[in-house]
Amino acid sequence: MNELYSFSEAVAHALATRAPVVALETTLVTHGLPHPDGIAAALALEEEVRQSSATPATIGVLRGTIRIGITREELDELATTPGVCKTNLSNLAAVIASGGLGSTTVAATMHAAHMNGIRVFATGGIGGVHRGAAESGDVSADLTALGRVPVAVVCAGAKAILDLPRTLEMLETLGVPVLGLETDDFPAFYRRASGLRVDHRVESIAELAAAVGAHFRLGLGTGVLVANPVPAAAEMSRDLYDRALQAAQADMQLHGIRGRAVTPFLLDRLRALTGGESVRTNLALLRHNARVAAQLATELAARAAHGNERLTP
Ligand code: PSU
Ligand code: MN
Repeated sequence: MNELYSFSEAVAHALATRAPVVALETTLVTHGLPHPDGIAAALALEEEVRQSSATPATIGVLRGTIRIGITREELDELATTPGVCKTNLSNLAAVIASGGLGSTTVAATMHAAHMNGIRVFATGGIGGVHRGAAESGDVSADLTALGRVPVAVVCAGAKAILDLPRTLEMLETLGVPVLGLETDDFPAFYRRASGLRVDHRVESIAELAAAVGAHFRLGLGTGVLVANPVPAAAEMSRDLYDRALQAAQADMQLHGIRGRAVTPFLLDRLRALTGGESVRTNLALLRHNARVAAQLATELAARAAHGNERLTP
């Protein structure tokens, strides 16, 4: 039987020396972006993390093992093999047992990161409560994981394909603080603001690290959401955003898309409807999140090393 986890040399070394590490997911590669944009995004995120003096740990399932720090070859394999399974908390075990290939969602990546001592994770946008969830019951396992796994997730909010007010309500119910980095407004992924408020605004990485550190020391056992709006230069125009969102939603109903296929379908429709602008915005916000996550991981590691901040109760 395989070991459940295996590590790249760089990640193993960083973890052993308590150097800052940032977890990265792979569902955005296999299901979130069209090929080869997914590969380009994954490499760009790793580069951003390295440039901010932290170690990237891109996570995926290969041959029955959760790889923490996949190689370039493994990234290509995940991105180019048809039918790679999108894994969340409910199907992760089955994909491992089958020995096949799996990309990890926010939920699965958070779990793998936490089990291996990684505190900070960068992604684009989290899953949440879908519109029409009252009928479909479709609520992302990302929320389950945030309510159960003490990892800080840096994101540009949740995609507006979701029901954002209900997503925020659920985060509050689960005990997940939503910290806005230089914003009072919960970001809407392609747009900087949703009109909904975050729990608490922080002005700097130092303030962010203090709040995240305090949350972990409380021992609540839940995650933290760091809301980092897309840079203004890459924000999608309001008009395009509204039109594309409506049309994508209508297409989804027309095609009767359900379950795990919903998020990838909507992302692909948005790409087509915006002439690729959604992908450009997605790449810009991903890079920004990777940078902030690396800075946060660095600050948390420095605080722990100086003994003035434990990360556990
Ligand atoms: N948001 C994006 N791109 C993505 C995803 C979210 O902008 O690719 C992926 C993430 O991996 C997230 C998952 O965890 O979609 C959520 O899927 P679902 O709604 O089926 O839980
Ligand atoms: Mn779902």
